[in-house]
Amino acid sequence: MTSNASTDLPNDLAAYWMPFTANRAFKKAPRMLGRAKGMHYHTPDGRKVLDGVAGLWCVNTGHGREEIVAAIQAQAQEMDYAPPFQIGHPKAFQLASRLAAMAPGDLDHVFFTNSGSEAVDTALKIALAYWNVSGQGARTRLVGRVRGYNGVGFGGISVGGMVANRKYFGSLLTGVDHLPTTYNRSEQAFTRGEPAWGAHLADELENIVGLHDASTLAAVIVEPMAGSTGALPAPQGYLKRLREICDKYGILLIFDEVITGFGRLGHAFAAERYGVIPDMITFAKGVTAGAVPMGGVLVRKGIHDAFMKGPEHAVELFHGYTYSAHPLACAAALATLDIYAREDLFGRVLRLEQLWGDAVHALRGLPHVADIRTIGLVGAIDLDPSDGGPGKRGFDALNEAFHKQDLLIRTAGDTLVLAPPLIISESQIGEMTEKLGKVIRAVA
Ligand code: PXG
Repeated sequence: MTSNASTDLPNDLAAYWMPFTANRAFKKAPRMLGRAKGMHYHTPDGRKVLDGVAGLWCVNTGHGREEIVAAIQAQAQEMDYAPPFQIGHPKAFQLASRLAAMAPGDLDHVFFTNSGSEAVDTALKIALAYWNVSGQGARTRLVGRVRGYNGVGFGGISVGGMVANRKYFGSLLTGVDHLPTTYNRSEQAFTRGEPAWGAHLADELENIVGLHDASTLAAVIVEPMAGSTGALPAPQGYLKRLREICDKYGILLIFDEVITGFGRLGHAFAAERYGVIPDMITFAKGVTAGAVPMGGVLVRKGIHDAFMKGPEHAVELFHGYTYSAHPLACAAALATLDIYAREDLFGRVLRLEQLWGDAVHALRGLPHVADIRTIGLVGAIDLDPSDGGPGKRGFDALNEAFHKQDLLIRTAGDTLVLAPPLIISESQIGEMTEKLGKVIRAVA
C-alpha cells in the first residue's frame, strides 16, 4: 500500500477494520469525533455532541479532566513503563490499596489487566486455579447467564450469553452452563430500578448443581446489571439468592462489574447496592474514566491466600500481562479516584436517580416504545423492530441522534441506551431526553 501524507482528517477509511461496527455503512457515512470536554464531544467539522453514553460506559468523570491529563503527562515524563513481572512501581501498590479499600468485605487483593475482557478471563482462571491449589481440582465447570456480556476473550464469550458473540467462534470452553436471563417483558415492562419479579430465576442454579454435582462446579459469573444487552437490572433479591446457593454448595460467585463499577449504580461497586459480597469483582472502564486502558479483578482474601504457599522463590499464579498495572494507567486511575471522592460522584448518582428515571420514563408512549428501564444513571428504551429487520430502527436512531440531534447514544439492536458521565447536570438530563424523544419520533 502507498502511504498518504498525514493530515488532520483521515482521507482513506479502508485500512481500519472497526470493532463491533457496521464497517461498510460507517465508511459511506462516517460518525467521527475530534475533541472532548466535560459533557461534550466535538466533531472534526465543528459540531458539539452531547455525550449520552460516557464514551462507552467509561468516562464517568466527564471528558478532559485536567487532573487526569496532568497525572498522565507527569507519569509519562517520570517513567513511561515498568515491567510488572518480578518488579514493581509505587503507584501500582497505591492503586491496589485504594481499590481494596473501596471494595466491600474482604475483597482485599487486586490483579491488574488492560481491559474488561482480560479481567473476566483472569477471574475465571483464578477460580479454576484456586480449586486446583485447594485440592478440589474436579471443580472445573463454569456458569454464566443468557444475555450476559463478559467481554470477548474465549473465556468471556464461553460464559457470556450473546448468541452473535459466540456462534462464529468454534467450540469455546467446554463445561459451561447458563442461567436464564433475568429479563421478562411481560412481567417487568417499564420498571424503575430492580424489577420485583424474577428472584426465583436464581434457583435455576440448583438445577445445574443437580445435573453436574456441586463437586464439579467452580464459579458462577453474572453482571449485577446486564449492560451490553440493553440494561437489564437484577431483580430484587436475585443476587442475594445466588449468593446463598453458591454458599450452600461452595461455588465461587463472580460479579462482572466492568459497567456497574465506579458509580454507574450509585456506589463504588454494585455489590454494595445489593448488600452481597461476591468472591471476585471484575472492573475496567470507569477505573481510569477511559483515559488509559485498564481493568482488573478484586479477589477475596481467602482466595488470594490459598495461593501463597510453597517455596517463596516460586511464582504463585502463572498469569499476567506485559501491561498489567501500566504506570500511565495507574496514574490516570489514582487521579480519577480522587475526582470521584472529591466530587462525591457516586452519591450524585443516587441523588439524581429519581429525576433521571422520571425524565427517561417520560418517553413512554412515543411511537414504537415497547419498554423502558432505568437504574442508577442508566436508561434503556426498547423500540419495536422496523420492517427493515431487527436492529435497523436502532441503527437509524444512532445516525439520527449523531447527525441530526448532536447526541451520542449507544444501541444494542433496537434498544437505545443512555449512560451519561456522572457529572451531567439536571438541565442536561432534560436536554438529553428531549433530543432522544425527537430521535424516536424521527425513526417511527
Ligand atoms: N464485562 C462487561 C460486563 C462489559 O460490559 C466487558 C466485560 C469487556 O470489556 P472490554 O474492556 O474488554 O471491552 C464489558 C464491555 C455496550 C458495550 O454497547 C459494552 C461493553 C463494551 C463495548 C460496548 O454496551 N462492555
